[in-house]
Amino acid sequence: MESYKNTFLDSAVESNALKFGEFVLKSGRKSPYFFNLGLCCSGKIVSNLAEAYSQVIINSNIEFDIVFGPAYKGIPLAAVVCSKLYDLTKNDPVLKEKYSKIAYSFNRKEKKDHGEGGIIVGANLNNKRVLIIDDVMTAGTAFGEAYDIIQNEKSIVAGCVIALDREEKTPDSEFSALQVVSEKYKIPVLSIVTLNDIIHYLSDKADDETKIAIEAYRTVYGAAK
Ligand code: OMP
Repeated sequence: MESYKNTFLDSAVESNALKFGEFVLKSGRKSPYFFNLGLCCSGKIVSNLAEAYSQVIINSNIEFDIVFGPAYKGIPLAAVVCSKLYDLTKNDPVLKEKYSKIAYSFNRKEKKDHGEGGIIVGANLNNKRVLIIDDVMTAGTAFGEAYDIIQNEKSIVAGCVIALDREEKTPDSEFSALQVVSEKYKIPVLSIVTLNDIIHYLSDKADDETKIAIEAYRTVYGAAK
């Protein structure tokens, strides 16, 4: 497993963002694990998180102008990832050219009717290529909302990067939300880690009960490859 994935998972466990037990998901499924990105909130953990997103973005070669973080959890992500992309590439002449121009923006949940108005804060999206970054995609609902906001601003969604791909089938297909979204919108959808990475990571760290519960969950809800 790549070292940024290991560092990310160490940080997720250390901050309690990745928990094991019994959790009810947005879909109503009972899951033996849950990832709460909101708990990745200390300086060290945020820095590791931003580095992991940035590594995925740099490796992907996706061409884009703006990092967009959907409200609310995407807002701090957009800022720290934009900053980390600059820091990681500023000493490489080729990468610097590409990433030093990247800006970020996010949406408000409530439209502002005074001052600058509107729902977009940060870089103007008009006619730009936009990379969406978010926490977890389960059925793709949150992604669809972000996609519509960007379309309304007359810009193009170039791709999406999330922290965790749970690799579980959506309620109405055999495929994962990542696969469905990528196919439907014809864009790359990437993640820092997958459920498979978590299982791999836990092999010498978790107790048997946890490992068995996760495997059983994967057997029932795992997406087709
Ligand atoms: P979709 O909008 O259906 O793709 O679901 C994404 C949402 O699932 C996230 O924004 C969270 O509210 C929630 N979630 C997690 O944050 N972590 C998980 O491990 C699982 C879920 C979930 O409820 O499926």
